[in-house]
Amino acid sequence: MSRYIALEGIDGAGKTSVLVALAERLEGEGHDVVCVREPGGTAVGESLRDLLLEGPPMSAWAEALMFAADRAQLVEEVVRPALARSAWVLSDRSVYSSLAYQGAGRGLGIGRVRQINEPGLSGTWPDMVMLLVVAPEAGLARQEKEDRIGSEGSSLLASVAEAFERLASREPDRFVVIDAEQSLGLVVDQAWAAVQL
Ligand code: Z5A
Repeated sequence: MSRYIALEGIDGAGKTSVLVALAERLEGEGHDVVCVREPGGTAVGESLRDLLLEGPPMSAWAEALMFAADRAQLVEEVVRPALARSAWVLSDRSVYSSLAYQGAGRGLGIGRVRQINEPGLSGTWPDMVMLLVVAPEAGLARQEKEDRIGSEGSSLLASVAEAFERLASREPDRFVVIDAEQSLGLVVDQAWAAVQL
């Protein structure tokens, strides 16, 4: 059964909205549900989040390594203990965001970004990744708050969106791809149907 589920997609795809709705439905069925976000979700991670999203310009590798450090802390402190007690973990973004944004968007290489994340993950990869697909312009129009990375505009997002779709086609057993330009209600219903599989 898939219990570690990541919501992925470009900015404004609807990840947080869908995550909240899934958590409510799972809790309504009596499940123990832990919601996390990347970057963030731990004291170390929230400090890194401030630096990553609101801080000064930084090199692409510094950025990629900080996302990997944030994730290593989250997996050790929150995700693995939750899975060990049979809770569900719903994650707003995951290692796949690093593969798409830093690997493809920043041009560091998906393989090399995967390598720097592997030691911190130690095999704890999401069981299921729900990829919410929207066109970059649609995502940007929905965005409520711009961060350092999101403010770079639609050309970065176009390469990120393309990378997400490539990653999904390479791992069809892990990814569930949902058209997120549909109404939120329909998107949530499709996400919920995937959780029930
Ligand atoms: N990042 C990275 O580069 N590398 C990494 O490894 C990681 C992250 C982990 C984190 O941002 C930034 O870090 C992000 C990538 C980078 N920056 N960029 N670019 P984040 O995850 O905290 O936030 P975000 O993804 O950029 O934006 P967001 O606005 O939180 O997006 P969202 O969660 O996908 O959307 P939402 O909050 O659910 O919805 C946004 C609005 O759209 C809201 O008003 C909803 O009511 C509305 N909405 C949602 N769904 C629909 C539908 N279906 N129809 C109509 N309206 C909708």
